[in-house]
Amino acid sequence: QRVPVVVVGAGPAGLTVGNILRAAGIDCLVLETETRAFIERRPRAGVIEEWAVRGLERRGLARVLLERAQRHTAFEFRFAGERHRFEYTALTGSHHYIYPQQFLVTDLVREYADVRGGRIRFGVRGVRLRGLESDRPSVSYVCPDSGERRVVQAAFVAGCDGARGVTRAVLPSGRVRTARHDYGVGWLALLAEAPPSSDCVVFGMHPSGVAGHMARSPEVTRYYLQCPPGDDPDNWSHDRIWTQLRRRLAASGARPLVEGRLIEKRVLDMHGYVVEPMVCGRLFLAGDAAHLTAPIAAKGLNLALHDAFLLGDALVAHLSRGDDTGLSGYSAACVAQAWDYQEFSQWLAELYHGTASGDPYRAGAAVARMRRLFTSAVAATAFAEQYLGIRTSG
Ligand code: FAS
Repeated sequence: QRVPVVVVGAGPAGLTVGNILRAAGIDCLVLETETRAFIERRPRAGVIEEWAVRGLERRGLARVLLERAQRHTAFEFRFAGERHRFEYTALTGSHHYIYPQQFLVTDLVREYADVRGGRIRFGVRGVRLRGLESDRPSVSYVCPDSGERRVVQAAFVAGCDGARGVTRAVLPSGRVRTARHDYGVGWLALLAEAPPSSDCVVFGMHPSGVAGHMARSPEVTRYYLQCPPGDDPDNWSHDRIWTQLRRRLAASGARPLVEGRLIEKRVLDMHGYVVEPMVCGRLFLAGDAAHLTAPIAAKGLNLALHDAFLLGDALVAHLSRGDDTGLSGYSAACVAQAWDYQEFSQWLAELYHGTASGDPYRAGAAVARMRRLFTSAVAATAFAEQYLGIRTSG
């Protein structure tokens, strides 16, 4: 079997690349280990930056999102019992879209497979890549129905298989650099079957640790609780969780938290990495396969879309017009964006974690960082631009 592009992974990155190729009439095969039902239900991110929504809209991929997504215009810090509301839309004119990632994946897979006639195999196993540095790379996989191994010749392979995929592992170790940062904390990632308890994202900086609140939908709310790295979610009972959330998010005049059944409880060891370069021969990495940002500043999904837009457009330019500029500039452009988002996540992490670090110096510096956002218009605007992913240049 031969196809111009094989995409490994049907997450936001892979499905966006597939949709862009199909819109240009280019054949493509997407390989996914999970079932369609599973990826359409898997809860993850929920904050999409306006430039990313415009990018989806220009590619005919945002119709449902624009109907259903909530728009957020502010953000709230809570510290020492006080609320500090940061009106980023008033400062920049831009806002965040709140749209659960599984809804976006559902839209993308429906558009790719049911509307644009894209080929996709769910439930595959044993994906292997061969000949990436030749002009005839191949991808093989075990077919879930027959159990036989199938080989597909391709001109290009898009490695979009996330943080635990296989494509990053085939990059020759001597030729890539993986930079990794460990934040030294865990975040207990929670999903509660409860309506949001605020009209915006809220983060509480507390001596016991940071806590976060963000709407995912009118019925479901994402919460985070800082915990020791490697902590066991079973150490966190329903009562302990809600007691800590109430304590760390307490502030005068704040609405009480609306409790609900916890439908997800997992510990994320907060770390980030960037793989450079993101290209090896005919393999192009995109999204978490190439870089992971801890979900501190809600950047991972947005970075995945950034890469997918560039990669999809570059592959179309090469395959339909023989124009290689996009492909040759792809890795440098994506790595620069990944570092910009890594740096902001690290800066915000220090603001969040300083108070509970046990180090009075870090705690003092964290308060100064937060205070500057409310005393300097220049600092506030710079923060808002980074928080919203507004690129003032390029
Ligand atoms: P994905 O991981 O989404 O998709 C990769 C796909 O490849 C998956 O479907 C996987 O099943 C498949 N796959 C893996 N190995 C394969 C193989 N060998 N063969 C074939 N297929 C394979 N980001 C934010 O911006 N904001 C947030 O609030 C946020 N919260 C998060 C909360 C949690 C609990 C987690 C885990 C992540 C969160 N993220 C958040 C980050 C997350 O949204 C990622 O950035 C985003 O899913 C990246 O998209 P992809 O690169 O497409 O990778």
